[in-house]
Amino acid sequence: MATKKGTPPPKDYSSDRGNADELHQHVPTRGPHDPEGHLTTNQGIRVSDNQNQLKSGPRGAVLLEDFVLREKIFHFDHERIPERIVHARGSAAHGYFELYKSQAAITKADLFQRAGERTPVFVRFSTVAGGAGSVDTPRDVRGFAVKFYTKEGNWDLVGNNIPVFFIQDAIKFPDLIHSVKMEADKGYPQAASAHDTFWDFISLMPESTHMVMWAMSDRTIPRSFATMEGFGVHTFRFVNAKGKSTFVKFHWKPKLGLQSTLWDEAVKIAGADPDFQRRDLFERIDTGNFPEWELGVQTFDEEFAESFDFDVLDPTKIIPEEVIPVKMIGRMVLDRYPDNFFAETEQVAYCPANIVPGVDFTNDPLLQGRLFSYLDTQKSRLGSVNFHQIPINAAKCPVMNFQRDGMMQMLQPKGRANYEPNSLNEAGEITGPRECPETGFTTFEEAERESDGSKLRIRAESFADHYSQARLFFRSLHEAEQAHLASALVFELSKVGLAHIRNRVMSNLVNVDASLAQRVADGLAMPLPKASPAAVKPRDLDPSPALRIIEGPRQRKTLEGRCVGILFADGSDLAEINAVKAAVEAAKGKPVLISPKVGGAKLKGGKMLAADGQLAGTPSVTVDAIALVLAPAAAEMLAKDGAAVQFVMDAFGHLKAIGATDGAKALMDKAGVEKDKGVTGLGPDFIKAAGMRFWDREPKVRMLA
Ligand code: HDD
Repeated sequence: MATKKGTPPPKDYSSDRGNADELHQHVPTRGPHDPEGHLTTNQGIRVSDNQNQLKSGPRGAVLLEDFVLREKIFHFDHERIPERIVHARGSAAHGYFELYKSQAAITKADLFQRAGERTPVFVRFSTVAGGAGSVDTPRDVRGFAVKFYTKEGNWDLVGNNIPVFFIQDAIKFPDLIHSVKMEADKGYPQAASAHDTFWDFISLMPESTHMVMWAMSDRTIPRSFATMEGFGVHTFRFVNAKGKSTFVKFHWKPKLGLQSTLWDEAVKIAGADPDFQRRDLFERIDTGNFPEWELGVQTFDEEFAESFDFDVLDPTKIIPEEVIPVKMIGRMVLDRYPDNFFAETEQVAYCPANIVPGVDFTNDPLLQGRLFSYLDTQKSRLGSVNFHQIPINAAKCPVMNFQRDGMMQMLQPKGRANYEPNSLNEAGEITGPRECPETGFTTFEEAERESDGSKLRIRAESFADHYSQARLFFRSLHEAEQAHLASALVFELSKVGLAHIRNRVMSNLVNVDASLAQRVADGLAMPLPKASPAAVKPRDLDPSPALRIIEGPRQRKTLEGRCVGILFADGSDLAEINAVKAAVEAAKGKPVLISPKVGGAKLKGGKMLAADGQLAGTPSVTVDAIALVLAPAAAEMLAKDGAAVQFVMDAFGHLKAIGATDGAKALMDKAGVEKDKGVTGLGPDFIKAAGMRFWDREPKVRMLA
């Protein structure tokens, strides 16, 4: 029997000498780690063959001796670390914070002293409920966590895109999260609040009602990270050099204004592009359209806090911007995408307890609980007390103390002194760093009224009004947003199997707004129950226009930062395509060329034009407006193609602008497009229309609650 001859280990991949391995793969010759470009083991031993295990003969058993194989597989087996218990799915970017004007009068925080000074930041956006591999666009709160690497240490502002939270006391957090995550027995649904256990918990926790309003609104289906607000949620303190404290609430306001998707759109995006928001972040940075926010503060004193209708320590309440305006003190620009997802985005460890002199906590009971949780969770995720040494977590100022050793210690401190005070050097002086009462972090001395010293498990009575601000939020919305919110409640409760839970949610809703509750009851085809007992009778408050997205003060009707899908096919006119493209670019939008085949189409005159995306893989949900540059024959053909019809039908249904050549008529008709202000030719009226949505169209295309 003839023995098969083995392939000798390839010696030099850069030569053009053929061998069996090269037929199967392309192997680059230079690696980044070895200066000479040689692949090595983690011990620095050069690897001669990265394609074949060590065997006893060409067809023989694999040898245990193969340390190259064992090291590689061993490392691979341990590549994953535990995902975050919440906010597991996230995307991040580097950038800077730039101060507009010195804030020394209210805070001594170093990053707020000198106008124009930039502080590096690393920002991670996330969803809350889904696992690390879940999609980007479920209905969910978005995390908005900012790490400022200041000259006086790291400050983490770990916020969300919603200014309030579900619960008032941290002891309820595990219950809340257990209820929203996939159900304990079934293991589903993933990344969705539309199930029994979430609504069961919510219905039993009236304090969650205000945040539920936000969660069911368009806020939880943002178009992009770059078009959502961020909030520090809790009331914090600024402390100035004289030791004076000012209460502060932090806001991030997007330069591009607020923009959300529609629910039907978000659902379809999840299928078309599960990484929609991650890709969007990357592409914005890659094309130099850096996402930007202004940092705003609402500042107030003890006197205001005393006089305000709600307790400023209650994280389920806002202070309306109309009551205390948000003052912009700086801007944040994200201009660099991480080099390595794991090293940076996965290993970054935020902690609300990371605070700098000039900023301080308040007694908000949710914040106080968070101060424990984050450090604790990092130990379980990153495995070592030395996680602060990982480059993405390391402070960019000197770090000196007597903490020593521990797993994965990367530092090699010198000398004997590993305690303080000490007198080890010859002069008998202290060796090593020492405390600094003048410049070190000192905790603001709480005013007496915050606590009388008794130990109680009790909720302050000033936290008891659970409905007035929920009502304020709902009534402040644009009517289209109100309809979306009511429909979201109907959708979610329709997925709740237990009727008594739906009932209980509805009785809470009656306290918010009877008309909203009725709409939900009608949408479920269930009788409306009586209002649930409310600890404090809900009040009518003055509406806050700042809470609405549509026609609110932070809506921007502009093409800047938006994408226009330009559909072309065989016979399309290049001049028309180029004219739309140029007009979109001039308006700071992003044109995306879409064609039935990615290689492109044969245009009028016979020239081929390549596409950025294939029609079936680039549905209109991935862009903000569409332009149809089609010849009549192509439109006739496309009217028979499901993907093309859906492309136009969805753009119309999602209230987007549709600009079209006359030739596109057959496709438009098949897709049921009716003429309105958002349906235009390809001229300047299209460019104007493409920067907005047409809410008047909605009742024609969708039955909302
Ligand atoms: Fe939290 C992560 C935001 C309440 C416990 N939280 C986490 C992240 C964000 C928030 C943005 C992800 C950070 C990242 O990107 O890595 N959390 C909030 C906000 C809250 C809040 C705005 C209320 C105002 N969280 C909260 C409470 C607890 C936690 C009350 C526990 C008592 N949160 C955690 C955690 C996480 C976390 C378990 C998971 C992963 C991590 O910390 O690093 O410690």
